Amino acid sequence: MNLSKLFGNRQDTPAGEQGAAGADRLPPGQYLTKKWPVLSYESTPKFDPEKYRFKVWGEVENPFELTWTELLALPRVQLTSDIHCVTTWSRYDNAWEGVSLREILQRARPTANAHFVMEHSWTGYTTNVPLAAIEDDDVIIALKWDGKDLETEHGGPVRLVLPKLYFYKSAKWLNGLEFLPKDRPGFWEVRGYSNSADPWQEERYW
Ligand SMILES: Nc1nc2c(c(=O)[nH]1)N[C@H]1C(S)=C(S)[C@@H](COP(=O)(O)O)O[C@H]1N2
Ligand SMILES: [Mo]
Repeated sequence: MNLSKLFGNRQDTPAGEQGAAGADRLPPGQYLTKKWPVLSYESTPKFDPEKYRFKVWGEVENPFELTWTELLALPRVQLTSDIHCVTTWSRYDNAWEGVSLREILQRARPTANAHFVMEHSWTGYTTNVPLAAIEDDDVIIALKWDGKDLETEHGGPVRLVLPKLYFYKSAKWLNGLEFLPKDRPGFWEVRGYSNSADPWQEERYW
């Protein structure tokens, strides 16, 4: 599959032009962009706040479901992180606002058998991550970017952001987290993308 065709042309900005600490901040093989490209396999879905449910299930002591209003009422955090896409663009300093994954984990209480998490989108997109990757302060269920409601193409009104891994490990249009005893590959992971997706190790494809 030719991913650059699928995802359109990139707009390069040489790393030096951004003046940021290039070498230790930009993972190997990545280039910086100030634009925020849209990468979606599916077409941008509709969102119905009445029907929306955020579900947490599987290997947790307290499976639960939240309505849109309930999700919006959870405590919010603000944090800034870098995006690294497997197709080689990176974007620094994305200011997010949303619900910390810590908040969800506290409520759900993963069992001793929980070792992996499947992120679910209402479109059917999925992506799998180790529980350890999601148990971190920088993981957020994002509702805002740059002070504004997250744009629909970027997963608005609700997406996951897990900055330590390539961005396909951050599901747009998030509506559930499934805690798993064993790993199971998600949408791109069955199509040749690396299961582990560490940008610093350049774990892109298998
Ligand atoms: N539901 C859904 N989530 C997704 C994707 C997708 O196609 N569908 N693409 C992934 C990939 S490959 C990337 S790089 C990022 C892109 O997010 P962006 O379009 O906001 O840049 O979303 C990830 N999450
Ligand atoms: Mo990607």
